[in-house]
Amino acid sequence: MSHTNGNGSTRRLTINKDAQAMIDAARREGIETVWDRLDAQQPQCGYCALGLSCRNCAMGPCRIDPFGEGPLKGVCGADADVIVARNLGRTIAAGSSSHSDHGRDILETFAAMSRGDTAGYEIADEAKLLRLAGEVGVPTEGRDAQEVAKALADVLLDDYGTRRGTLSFIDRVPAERRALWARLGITPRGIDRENVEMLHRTHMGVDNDYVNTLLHGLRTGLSDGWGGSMIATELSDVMFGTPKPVMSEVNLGVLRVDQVNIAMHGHNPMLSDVIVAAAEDPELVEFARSLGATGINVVGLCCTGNEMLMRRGVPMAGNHLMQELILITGALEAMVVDYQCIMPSIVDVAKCYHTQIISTSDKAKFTGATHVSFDAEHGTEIAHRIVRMAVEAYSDRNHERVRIPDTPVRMMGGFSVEAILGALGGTPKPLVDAIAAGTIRGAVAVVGCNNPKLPQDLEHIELSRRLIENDVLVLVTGCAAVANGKAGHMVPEAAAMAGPGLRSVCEALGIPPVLHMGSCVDNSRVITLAAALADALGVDIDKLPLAGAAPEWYSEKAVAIGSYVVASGITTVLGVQPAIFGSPHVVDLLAGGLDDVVGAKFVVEPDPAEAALWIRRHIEGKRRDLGLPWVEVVSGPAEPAPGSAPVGAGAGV
Ligand code: SF4
Ligand code: MSK
Repeated sequence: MSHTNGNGSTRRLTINKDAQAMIDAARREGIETVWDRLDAQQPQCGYCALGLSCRNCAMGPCRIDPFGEGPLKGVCGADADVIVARNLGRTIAAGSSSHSDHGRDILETFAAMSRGDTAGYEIADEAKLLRLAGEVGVPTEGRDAQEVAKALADVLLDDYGTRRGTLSFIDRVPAERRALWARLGITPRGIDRENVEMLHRTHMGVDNDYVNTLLHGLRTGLSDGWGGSMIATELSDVMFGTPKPVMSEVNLGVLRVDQVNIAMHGHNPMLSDVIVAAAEDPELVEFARSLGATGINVVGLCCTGNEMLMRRGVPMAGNHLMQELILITGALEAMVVDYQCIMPSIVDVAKCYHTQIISTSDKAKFTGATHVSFDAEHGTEIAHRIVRMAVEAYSDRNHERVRIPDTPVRMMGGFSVEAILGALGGTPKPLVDAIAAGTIRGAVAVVGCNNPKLPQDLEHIELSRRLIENDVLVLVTGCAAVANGKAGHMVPEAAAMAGPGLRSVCEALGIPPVLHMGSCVDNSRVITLAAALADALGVDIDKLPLAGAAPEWYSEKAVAIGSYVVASGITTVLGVQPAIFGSPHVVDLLAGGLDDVVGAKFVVEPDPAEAALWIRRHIEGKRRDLGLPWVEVVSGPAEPAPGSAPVGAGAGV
């Protein structure tokens, strides 16, 4: 994709004032950011962008000429279809493995906690523990919570291997869909198994049938969504609490000029939860005071931030593209990281300030950072040590360089499936009724990252805004949630921005029209909710008026999420082109043929206005097929006024 972002106006890079101010400051001070490096990479490799390059063996690297003038096969004979499918398969496996290994870390901590081998962890939601145990067949009668947890951990640990041949939470999937997966041979059998098998299949000379490879890609994704990610979400709820609606604040304005500021960045709540607790320790607060600060302020970034916001209302500093910019405030004493989505460049930016970059996971070290190896056995002690390091760094702060832009925006988080059903009176029926009546036309999960190839957050908020204006409920996770928070879409008062039907429902329940369901592993909440809605209506998931969207995705995890969402029956719109366009056959399958196979497909649409129209048509089509009142969505005016009737309302049959 060609662009000239690096030297352009900051308004073309991001729609957020806090980010614009920090990019301007970085440019004044000669500090390199992600946008400069994207510029330096131009032009990016066209073969790779099309998925047509392969370096899977030492006979290569190879590339296929998309114009048919150069080589049409790699040295081994692999053609464009095989190479594109193999590359996509490996991308899905990388994303799925990332979520699932995060889930494994949570599970191992949960298992250690059940044995009494941890410090700082306990069962925060016993009712959920018992519910999960009952769901997977662990006896609970006459056993104490620790015993139940130990038995549950044993069952879930088996999900990672090959012995069981199925996943514990698979019964959440509507029976019709499970039967479909069985017919297609894509029922996930084990989390590690599917990922390892994908690496095997994509070795030179194994799976040389692109359809076969891509079907396994769906199975690999499913092992993430209904396996690794679901385990991460569910056990995090048991240990740290199941989220319920909570108010918080978002953007760089959440930093405090007079406090020790600590940003938690990454994904795993295992670390952030004990850090938040340590930052409240009176001894450490007193230490901060002794150095002239008025307290200790923990804020979140990216998905660790989402985890903390969802459960504790911890303020959110920003999403993916804010990780360098938060350092440029000069107000951050420490950025504490675990893994995923953490740019190596933060170490270089931090060198321009007093900020300590503290890495904590032995599987994610950063040259130039201070590494404090984290383990759950000594969780509390290590968290105290890290917070102490942050407080000590306050003495080195140059107060003249502190610039905290903007004031924070209020946002509400905490919409777990339990919280949503709780708000509805304990059953999905009121939501089903509202959808059936047409008060709410349908629901869309807007998820995923930021990508510097697009103006930061523009696609997220434009798409979400156009959907809620037209009575489509929006569910958000990950960086999309943070974007919507910054835009003011996630407070109950934002109901005024919604169409009349959605507005009336939100006002009656006191909820925003855009619901924060959590971090990227918490997309498992979205599919759990979809399955509950399908069961309530007595249909398969693909019949529901639902869609997914990843308008600004960048990561391999997003590709894994898209794969399991589509394989679960929810069509997904991508705002960034995936590296598949070198094979028209692969494109035809993913953007067309898949619909006949799993009842859902991928759509690529970078324009949020067009994406919103496409999704609304898709939703109305699903409504029509269900025999529900539907409307013809016509292009009409590009900017429907907030609160107006849906474009095309009244048309159709
Ligand atoms: Fe080339 Fe085939 Fe080796 Fe890939 S697997 S690098 S296409 S020879
Ligand atoms: S943090 S995967 S940039 S959503 Fe989960 Fe954000 Fe995407 Fe990372």
